[in-house]
Amino acid sequence: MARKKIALIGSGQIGGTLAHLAALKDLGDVVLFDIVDGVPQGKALDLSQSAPVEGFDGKITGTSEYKDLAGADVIIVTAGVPRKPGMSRDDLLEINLKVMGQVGAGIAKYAPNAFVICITNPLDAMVWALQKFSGLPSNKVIGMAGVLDSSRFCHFIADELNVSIEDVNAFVMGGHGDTMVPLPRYSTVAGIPLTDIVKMGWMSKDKLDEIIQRTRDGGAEIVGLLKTGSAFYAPAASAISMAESYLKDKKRVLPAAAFLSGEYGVRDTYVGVPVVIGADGVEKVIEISLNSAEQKAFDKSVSAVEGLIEACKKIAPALA
Ligand code: A3D
Repeated sequence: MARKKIALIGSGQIGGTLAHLAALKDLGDVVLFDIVDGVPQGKALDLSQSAPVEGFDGKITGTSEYKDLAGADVIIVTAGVPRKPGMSRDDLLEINLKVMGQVGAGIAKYAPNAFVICITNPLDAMVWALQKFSGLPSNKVIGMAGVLDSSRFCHFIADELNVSIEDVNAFVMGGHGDTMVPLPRYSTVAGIPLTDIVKMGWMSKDKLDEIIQRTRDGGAEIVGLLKTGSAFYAPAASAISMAESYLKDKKRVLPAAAFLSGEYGVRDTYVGVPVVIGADGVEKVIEISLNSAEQKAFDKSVSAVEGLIEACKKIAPALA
């Protein structure tokens, strides 16, 4: 059986980390792509020289030519620009939308059968545009945000309660922005919902609220510390878990920006919801029941995403 091929469009901070993780996890051969000539080639050579030490067989190559994406099983898109301190993800819309146009055309031409995971911000609007620009089926184009946001939530909970991360399962829905919706009722420690953990007195309501806000601000906290660029280790790890679920048909249930065609009463929009990822891409969108406060928060988040999608349509009328 031939090795799988993973193409990474964008070879910056996240792209390089994705290549490293894909190689270490033996997911297949890796192609790094970037418009800045030399960067993907240099990172590919450096990573290849770690193969004898790490013992992986996957070949890592770098390119600036779209034709080298041919035959890719998975494509992870990070092309574009990240935030600087003081910027919101939405400030990136115009510049990254143009990038999605180029990337979508390249994917359509050379790798129309790939499973595509978008990471470029503002996430929900960019994955929506990428699906339109590429013309790939919506079950094969997905956005990474929920795994990262949930992972941040998990980390803060485990840290606060001083328990193993293995026993914490947290869940964040909605768009990847200030309106994201962390769901304490569906987040558990060894099966105990966070709402019960507060009732039991193991964590105060104020602390939980603080953690929820820190999760929402998780990206900005790191942008503020790094000063140049944004988070890349956890975003890369999150996207790799989605790629792995597709490549190995694991059918993991993960929160991700998925195309909704009526689920949750939402149409023609990408937004973070729990999905099953297997060999057919997004195999199922899971509709959980929301109480009125959760529904209100989710609706607000969907409206924010819809606003960004409308802005995309104005900038690129072909998308309307
Ligand atoms: P960075 O290190 O700047 O890498 C981006 C790369 O894209 C650079 O190497 C650029 O040369 C390249 N690039 C720019 N335009 C093109 C193009 N037209 N075609 C191909 N490559 C191009 O950024 P990064 O890796 O830190 O972040 C990448 C993106 O991910 C940014 O938009 C971030 O905002 C976003 N991001 C999203 C999350 C989510 O959770 C959704 C988290 C962190 C970062």
